[in-house]
Amino acid sequence: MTEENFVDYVKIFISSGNGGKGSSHLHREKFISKGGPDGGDGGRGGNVIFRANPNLWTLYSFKFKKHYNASHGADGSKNRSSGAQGEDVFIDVPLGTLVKNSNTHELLFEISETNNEFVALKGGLGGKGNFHFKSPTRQTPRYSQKGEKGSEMDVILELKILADVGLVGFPNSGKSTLLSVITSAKPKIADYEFTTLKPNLGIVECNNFNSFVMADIPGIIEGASKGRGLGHYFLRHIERNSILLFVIPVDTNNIKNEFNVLRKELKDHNPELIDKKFMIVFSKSDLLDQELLLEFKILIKKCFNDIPNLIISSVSQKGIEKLKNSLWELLNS
Ligand SMILES: Nc1nc2c(ncn2[C@@H]2O[C@H](COP(=O)(O)OP(=O)(O)OP(=O)(O)O)[C@@H](O)[C@H]2O)c(=O)[nH]1
Ligand SMILES: [Mg+2]
Repeated sequence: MTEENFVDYVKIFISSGNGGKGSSHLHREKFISKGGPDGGDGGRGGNVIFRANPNLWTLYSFKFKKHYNASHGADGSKNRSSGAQGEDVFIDVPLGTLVKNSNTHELLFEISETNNEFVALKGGLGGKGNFHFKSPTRQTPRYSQKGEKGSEMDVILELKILADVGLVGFPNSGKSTLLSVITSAKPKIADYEFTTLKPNLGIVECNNFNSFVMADIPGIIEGASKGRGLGHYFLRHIERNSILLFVIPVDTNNIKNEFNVLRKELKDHNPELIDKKFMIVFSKSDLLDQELLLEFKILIKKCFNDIPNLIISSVSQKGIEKLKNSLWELLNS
């Protein structure tokens, strides 16, 4: 998936159908002069329904189609025949989609499970035909109801991506490079901060045809949860990942501090993030020679003894296979 194809925020317009008019037909037949009212009911207008589609990963399709209108109910007619119901419109969205009212920003629904469906707008009720209004004193009512109007709304769709593993790290820590060697995704990689502007997804294939989805998001900096950098906008994407993989380069001045800053930003954004399973990779190990690597190992033993961690290099492929297996095990533990 390229960055242009990743869409996680769209505004669309939806409208439900009007109800059909009730008919005010009077029955006529040879030899029956006053057949009485026989106008049927109008059909209900179509509903607008959001539903989960587990095969979708982004809101990309909404870039091209922004109006969703359910059809109107048909009018009633003679012989008490009811008008056809308006067809419902189903809007397929990926798991993790929040549906919000665009004016009030109220959350209407979160699509989080495969069989989730949500009726966002109900179609208008059909009007009653005149045969309902017949009474002893009114044998031939010419009155019938109009159909109820449908409704309309501007809706915001916001996606929290659903990946098994989310990469968390400072800008330039090597997240995108890792994604590019561990999956077939081709994210942009460069030697400057905030190269990644939108999340990238890739599928990691490990032994025995097992696979899981990894998400690379823009780098997080101190203050991200308060809006610094790009992080705050993307932190929500980590909320749905089941494992967080912290990426800290081996040439970082103070690895303990970097880890704590990342954790604090996550916590300030959403305290639940801290309870997720996680693991640390120390990236770019090819930058250290044997001697420095030994020192580094002593350092992580001191600082992170009780936390699962691995030393890797995307450039030399060191530790990559081991990382895949460790993540798979952690996912299934
Ligand atoms: N030597 C070495 N350099 C690496 C390695 N992994 C990444 N780099 C370099 O580090 C720089 C940043 O890599 P990215 O993968 O773009 O980093 P990022 O964490 O995605 O950065 P942002 O998108 O800005 O958050 C690039 O110049 C990479 O070539 C590695 O294993 N070894
Ligand atoms: Mg990147």
